Amino acid sequence: MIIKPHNPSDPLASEITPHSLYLKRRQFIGQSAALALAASALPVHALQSRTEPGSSGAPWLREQIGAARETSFGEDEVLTPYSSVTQYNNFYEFGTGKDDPYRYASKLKTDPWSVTVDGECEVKGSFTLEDLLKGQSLEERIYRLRCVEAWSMVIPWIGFPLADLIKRFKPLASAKYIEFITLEDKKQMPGQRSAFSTIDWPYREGLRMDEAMHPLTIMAVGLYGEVLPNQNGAPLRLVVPWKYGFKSIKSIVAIRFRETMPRTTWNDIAPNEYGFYANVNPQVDHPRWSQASERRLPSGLFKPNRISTRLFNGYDEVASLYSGMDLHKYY
Ligand SMILES: Nc1nc2c(c(=O)[nH]1)N[C@H]1C(S)=C(S)[C@@H](COP(=O)(O)O)O[C@H]1N2
Ligand SMILES: [Mo]
Repeated sequence: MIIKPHNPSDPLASEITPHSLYLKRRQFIGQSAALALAASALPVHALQSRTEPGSSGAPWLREQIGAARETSFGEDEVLTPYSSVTQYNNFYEFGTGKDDPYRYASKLKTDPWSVTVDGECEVKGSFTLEDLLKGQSLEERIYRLRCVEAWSMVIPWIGFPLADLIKRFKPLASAKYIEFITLEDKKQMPGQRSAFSTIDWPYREGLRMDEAMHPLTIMAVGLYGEVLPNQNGAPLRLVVPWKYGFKSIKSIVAIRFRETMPRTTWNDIAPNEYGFYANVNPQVDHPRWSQASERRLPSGLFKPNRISTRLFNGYDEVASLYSGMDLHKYY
């Protein structure tokens, strides 16, 4: 049985998971502000019991995340359970196994954290996470995440439009692209010590400026109502819901405005398999597998939960960004 976000129809005791608790809390808070205080006592226990190892984040950040407002993005979607969202990950800095990030990322130090900003912009420098979030209101958005490996999830992110952040750095007219870089720290990231790694660290990603400014593009600092777990890219990660998951770079330490297209990690490794654009597209297959459908997690042998993949992951409003472009050529 799948529990719908706004219709949890009395789940059986066996089905009461942190997921359903979260959904109830969401409804509860929505119903009455007067009850908010009482409601806050409920999730704290639920959250603590399930996040103990990775639970971190400064008090000011927890507070800001707690004040995030709900939005209608994805309100009709069935959320992927918290356990899948936080235990089935790609974060090669911690290993290539799907549960490696869950197992090894908890010790990553995310506070203090700073991000350097440079390149084609007026405002440059090193900014602490607190600087970057000061005065920034946060919102919850439920987005589909489609990995290029043909599995997908639905995740309730807490974040803010990347456009809000970009404007503060006053990009110049010459800024045509934006580049993002993940932390490189072999001491904390065992995957970066691996002799078998094919990745030229640090992990890098990039967007065209109009993609970066699109209102669907967000920076996330939380999920499921709490601080982003380390395995999901704490403390600050990009989320671009119409592109394959590898574009949504985690644990960002540098942002650079550029005149030319930046190099990106997966495109560097296998340019014929992973393009710079990486828009979700059921008609452009990966050379080694079809992209026509996806496994929506949780997915098992007897319940594969296979669904059709949609162009731009169903976010049709981005189509105009690519008008006139051959999406088979610019994959
Ligand atoms: N720095 C970094 N960012 C990364 C990755 C990575 O290995 N390193 N993996 C990407 C891939 S392939 C996917 S599908 C998403 C997965 O995000 P999630 O684990 O939060 O679901 O993160 C992306 N961001
Ligand atoms: Mo991915």
